[in-house]
Amino acid sequence: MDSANWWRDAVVYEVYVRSFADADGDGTGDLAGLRSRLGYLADLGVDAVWTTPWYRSPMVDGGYDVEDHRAVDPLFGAEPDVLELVAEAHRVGLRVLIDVVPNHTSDRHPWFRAALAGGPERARYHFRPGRGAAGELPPTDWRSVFGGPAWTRVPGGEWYLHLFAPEQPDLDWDNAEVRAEFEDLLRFWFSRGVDGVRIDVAHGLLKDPRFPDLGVDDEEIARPPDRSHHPHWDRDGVHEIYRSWRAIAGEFGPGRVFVAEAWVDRPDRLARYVRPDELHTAFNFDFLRCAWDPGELREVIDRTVGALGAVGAPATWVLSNHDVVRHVTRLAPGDVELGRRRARAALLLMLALPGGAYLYQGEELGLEEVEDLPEAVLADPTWERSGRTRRGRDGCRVPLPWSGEAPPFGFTADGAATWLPQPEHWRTLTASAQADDPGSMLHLYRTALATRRAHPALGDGTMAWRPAPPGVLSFAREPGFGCVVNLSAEPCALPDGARVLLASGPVTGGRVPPDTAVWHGGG
Ligand code: TEU
Repeated sequence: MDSANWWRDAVVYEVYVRSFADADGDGTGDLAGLRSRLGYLADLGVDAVWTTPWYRSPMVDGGYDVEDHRAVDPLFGAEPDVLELVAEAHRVGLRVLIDVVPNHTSDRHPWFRAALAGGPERARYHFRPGRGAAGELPPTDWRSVFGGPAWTRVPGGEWYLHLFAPEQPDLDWDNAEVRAEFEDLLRFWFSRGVDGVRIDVAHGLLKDPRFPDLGVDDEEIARPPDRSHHPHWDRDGVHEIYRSWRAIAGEFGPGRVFVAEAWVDRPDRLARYVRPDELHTAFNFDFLRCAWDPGELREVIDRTVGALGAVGAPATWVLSNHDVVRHVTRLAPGDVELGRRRARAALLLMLALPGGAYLYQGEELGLEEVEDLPEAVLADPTWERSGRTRRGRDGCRVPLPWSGEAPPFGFTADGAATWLPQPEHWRTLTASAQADDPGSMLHLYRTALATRRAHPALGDGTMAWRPAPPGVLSFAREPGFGCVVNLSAEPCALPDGARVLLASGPVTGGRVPPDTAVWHGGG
């Protein structure tokens, strides 16, 4: 892939910065910690890293509550750390994507403070009078993604909109100053050498100016329903914003890219974000939502490849991220060993499909969701906002185990406490424990990524399904590559003449065990 089109089949590694590696010994990961581990990521064989927000923030939502988009939070470092990170990443052959959060700011952002003080900045947010005789009821029935109403009343009587926490007031994207600010911000970071931008909540920026009631409950707000006229998700007008952003990326030469985080249910709606003059890629979240089931997987693959292919965009597969239950746990709830077996097969499936992929830190170690974090340490706003009924996303954000026999497993200075506690049993899953074990998850990731890089059939392109027994997915990529995934309860045979290139589990005599995937040549 030439350098202008690197993104069409890139494998990007998501770094949740506060849980990746800590250089200063405070128990929270930082940019210097990430820089010190870039060699590990280059050896792993990924093309790029996406870093979650490290901007100045009160950290109510792990940094997705941004106080100053141009400043680095002292928890994570300082501006020179960004520049050094980018330089060092480029030196070892990795590109760097940053996270931009345009839907909302922190309530500590100077704009929102000025808005509260009655300044004209109020027009950059959504302030509305309440309903009821004295305005004591929220303007609409919209619910926050984290639970509770999406409106909070301020002294003085009006209510402001926040689709997430009250500390994350939504910006009004019909306001020209808001648009200008983010255009300037993109230029600010592109000019500092970053290669791309992940756009947080890309489907949420515009709201129906009539502010109609939804008539739905909490659960539905978190997942945009399957329709195109929702009052605050996936509105047609957002595309104009992204067309202007695409032009800005172009000012910095070819190869600067966007990836949209857009939770839309229909691939044809997702495809609108990646039309040729809009964003380069958008996460395909369907694997996060579908079961380990051959019919469902095949349908998702067909729908996605079809809809994106129609606009000439590559698919962008995802098995895990910092917002969802880790897929080792998701693919086989209550059975970690089975979950790991399926995760190995899922990796080979994902990396054999056309397009690019995003990995989430720790999946290469086979980490499972930590489901028994003590309530006292839970930091995700979901926990409090849901009235302590939803534990939230901390279980997939536990700091990585790098080395050693006991916490903090090389994540931070010995003796320091990690910001979330690590399970003792992760001693067998540290990166160093797995490094030289050919049966380890880490070894499979390295081998699969190296094979993918070297094989001309993999990455961007097309695929063709092949006949297969019930419960088995089998497809070909040209030239000379096949993938078989056995999701049935019985061993299955490889196609005649197939030569195994890589397998996620033991394949003997051409028989593929259940929950196992194989890459093969020939056949
Ligand atoms: O998530 C956006 C998103 O739509 C969430 O609904 C996601 O589905 C939810 O977190 C699951 O509980 C992004 C970020 O990835 C997330 O970490 C932030 O909390 C959120 O935006 C607000 O900025």
